Amino acid sequence: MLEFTAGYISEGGPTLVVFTRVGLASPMPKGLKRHYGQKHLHFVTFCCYQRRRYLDTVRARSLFVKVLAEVRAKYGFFLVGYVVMPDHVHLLLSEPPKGTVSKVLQVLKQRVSRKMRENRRQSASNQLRLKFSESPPSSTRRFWQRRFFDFNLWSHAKKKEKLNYMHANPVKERLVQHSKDWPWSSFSFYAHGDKGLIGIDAVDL
Ligand code: NI
Repeated sequence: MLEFTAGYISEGGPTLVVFTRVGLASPMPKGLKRHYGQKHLHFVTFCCYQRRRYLDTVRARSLFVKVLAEVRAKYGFFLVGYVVMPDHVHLLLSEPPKGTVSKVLQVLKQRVSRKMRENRRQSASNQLRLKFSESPPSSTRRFWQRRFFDFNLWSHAKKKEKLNYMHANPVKERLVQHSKDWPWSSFSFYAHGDKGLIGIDAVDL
């Protein structure tokens, strides 16, 4: 089990963000890693095709989070915050060491829609009635809206604002009464330090 902590190093020049990966099992961290020069984060939003509620089930949202973890492992970006809503997703992430945020999103969206289709076929062949309020699209229909919205942020205040916005989103849309009751977001990490469904990379700006 790994945990990220983050802090500042100031050496007379501009403040750098330092990421430290600490092994919880051993008192002396092995393989300690520092990541410098993370100057900004991206707040991205993307929607299901025509804002259909393709992510309106526990199963669909959990699948999304699982694929998000896989894509992060592949590209190595920092996932600072997220929320999966029934018809859209917000992510707060760093740029990957190689490639771009745009590429990451392309792969993420493709993998999710492919997995959703596989599940759909599987459930059809198993004669299971899935309670999709809107069933995922067949291969000829789109799962995602093509574009995504990308907002660059540099300041601690902006990061805080976007995290609060994401964590409040399920409450604002009356899905739950409290953010803690919506497990498909980074709320539990920031509120209690819980790992939740996916590990969150704490990043100071
Ligand atoms: Ni939203």
